Amino acid sequence: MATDPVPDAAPAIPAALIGRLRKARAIAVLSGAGISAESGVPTFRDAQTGMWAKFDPLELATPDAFRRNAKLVWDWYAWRRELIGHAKPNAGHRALAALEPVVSGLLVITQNVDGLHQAAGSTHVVELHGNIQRVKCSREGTIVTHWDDSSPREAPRCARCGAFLRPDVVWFEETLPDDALACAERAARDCDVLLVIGTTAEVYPAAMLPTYARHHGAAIVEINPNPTRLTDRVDFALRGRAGVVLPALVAAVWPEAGLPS
Ligand code: BV8
Repeated sequence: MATDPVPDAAPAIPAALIGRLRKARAIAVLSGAGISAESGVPTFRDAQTGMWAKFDPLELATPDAFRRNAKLVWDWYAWRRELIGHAKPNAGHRALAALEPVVSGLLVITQNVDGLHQAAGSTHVVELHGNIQRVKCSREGTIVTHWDDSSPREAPRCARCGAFLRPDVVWFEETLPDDALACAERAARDCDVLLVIGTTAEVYPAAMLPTYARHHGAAIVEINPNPTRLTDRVDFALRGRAGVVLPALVAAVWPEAGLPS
């Protein structure tokens, strides 16, 4: 997709949007990989680097890939975990965290597995696709906190049952955690405004949430430097990077959040 050069200055926030947000009883957020781009976490569609450049994430993030080569999938996640381990929340994550005490009931529904919303201080976060920092037994599903991945040949194994360990994330063709999806659907149904930040809205069932929210009367606000398949169906499209647009939006609508305007 051709992308326009992203302006550095935040786009003007339409007065109609400011009014809509100020009147909103309930606001929800759906975030994707784009909100973490300015923290140095490559989005899912960015070209992967180094030895991973020849792999397609959509192929690696599957139970089949793990069945065929657990060690390769384990090493890919270990590489990403290391990368994400050095990432810090950016101004976009921090703007949402600053909003939490000001907008009661604000819920961040994220497709991301990097934990950066929580690291920024957001406490009401639903992780639809799990968290890469958590590791679990691929057979029992129990979370493990220590493992030995010194073997050059195979992925680490569960100390109890011997099955391979895996990241606690939702792979393609795996169902999302029931409670997370139910919470997200409820928030999408009940919100007056849904902020959709940094996502292509191409991965389901997360991609259904904006449609679901709109069907229940919510205004949809897209924050993304690029147009997406959702753009034709949003009420406000703020073209720009989350780290630039979100602080400007929060300062314009909620000066009490204390962000510099
Ligand atoms: C399921 C965890 C039932 C793992 C992830 C055909 C049609 C419809 C659906 C399907 C279909 N075939 C299969 C499906 C279902 C499938 C699916 O949706 N496939 C897609 C590819 C069509 N979904 C599933 O399998 C889900 N489970 O449906 O279960 C089932 C059971 C059996 C069989 C079938 C179905 C599970 C989906 C979860 C997969 N796991 N992550 C991991 O991380 O390794 S998804 C992963 O990719 C991410 O979590 C994220 O959700 C997704 C990438 O999407 P985005 O976040 O949007 O990121 P992307 O890179 O695409 O875009 C970044 C955006 O940011 C861009 O728009 C860019 O412009 C913008 N941006 C860039 N910089 C900035 C920015 N924005 C703001 N600021 C910036 N600075």
